Amino acid sequence: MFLRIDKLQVELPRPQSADPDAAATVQELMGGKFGEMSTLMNYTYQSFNFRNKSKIRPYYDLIANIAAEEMGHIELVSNTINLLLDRTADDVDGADGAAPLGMAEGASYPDHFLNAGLGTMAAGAGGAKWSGDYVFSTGNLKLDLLHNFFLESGARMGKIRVYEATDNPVAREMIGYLIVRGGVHQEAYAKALSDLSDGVDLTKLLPVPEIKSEKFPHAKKFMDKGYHRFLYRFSPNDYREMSKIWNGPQADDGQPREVVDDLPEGGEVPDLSEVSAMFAPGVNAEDVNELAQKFVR
Ligand code: MN3
Repeated sequence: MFLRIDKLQVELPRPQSADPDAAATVQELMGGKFGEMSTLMNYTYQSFNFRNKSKIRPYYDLIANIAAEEMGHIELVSNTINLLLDRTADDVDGADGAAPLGMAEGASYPDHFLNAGLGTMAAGAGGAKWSGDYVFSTGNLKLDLLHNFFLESGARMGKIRVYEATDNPVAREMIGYLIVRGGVHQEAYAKALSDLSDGVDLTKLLPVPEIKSEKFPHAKKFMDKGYHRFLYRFSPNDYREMSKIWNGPQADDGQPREVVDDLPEGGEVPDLSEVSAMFAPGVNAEDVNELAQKFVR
């Protein structure tokens, strides 16, 4: 079962202005083939389908625990997209007779305006919806781990490209954090495979380690806090055995890998104000006041 904490894994800055083009690009990190919905659902299904847990518990713990962290990653990407879309309506609404929903015309991602009420879609940047076809869960541990290493490598490529595609500070803050956390997951799956395969070092296989996380200033600052070494245990009591895999020197700087029995510092979940042109949330002011009074009683 799952416990939910109403915080983001990291604090997001509030944008100075709307940036719907950045929001459109960031969608790829949500529902693209290598996006966070894919990492979340791959590890979730693999953990459900895992056999012989009692005998190879550390591998189960690793996959199940990373799945929980990924839930917080889709939350972070979505809140980033929503912050980037915020005030898009206010920018044009009613000014010089502009159509209230005029911003949807010619927008790089019309679904944000027409279907999601300035919110996130479960889709990639090209508009294709996220698909269960992106989930690979064979029940074969080595094959699934190899896939996860590949998936994190593709996800890292996607993050780096989106980072380089936008200079939006909100997007870059989120991506900097996820570059570091995805790096941990990529390395953890490589280590898990190495332990299963007489020490074969998979990090030598793909060019990904050549692009160091510290190259990206927004990632570097999280590395300075040690986030590239930590595997957070997202459970009050469980998933302890992943420390049998996540140990030894971290790939970037040789500092020790560490399982942290605590949650990330975290940040506030943004509360975005209503957008009347969108009828979102679509509860009128009198009803809101009436409800607010009822909730106080
Ligand atoms: Mn992730």
